[in-house]
Amino acid sequence: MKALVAAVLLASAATLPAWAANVSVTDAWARATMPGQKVSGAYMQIRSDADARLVGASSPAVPRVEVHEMKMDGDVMRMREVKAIELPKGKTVSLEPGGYHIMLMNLAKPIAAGEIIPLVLTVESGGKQQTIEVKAEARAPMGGAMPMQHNHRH
Ligand SMILES: [Cu+2]
Repeated sequence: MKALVAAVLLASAATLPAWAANVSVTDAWARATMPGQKVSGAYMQIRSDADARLVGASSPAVPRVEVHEMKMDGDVMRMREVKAIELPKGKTVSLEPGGYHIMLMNLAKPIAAGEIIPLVLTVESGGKQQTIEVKAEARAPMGGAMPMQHNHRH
């Protein structure tokens, strides 16, 4: 019985390297697009049990993915690529419309509501990097008329 418990503990410990921060991603979603629309955004809640930073993102389904921040610049909403999003220990960081987001770019085809967009986040903690796979479900834009309120400069 003791041997079995030890084996189970070993198995669960093996899923993460000892140095890795334990990062949980919840409520991941992507914005469904209109035909011809080349960009969209993905949003989620990220929580790390150690100080960490989101330093990159990619997707096997999207040609180009960037980490962005949207901010008011005077009275104009602008967004820009950011090198990293800080993930302070134990704090839930929201990627949401109007703030930080994962930018999905050069889309080859529209993203339909209900489609699952696979994302790979790169998180750095203690000078080391780990990747986290996330599945973001596409949701139809609310209201329908304005798929993105981004002021695009790409
Ligand atoms: Cu953006």
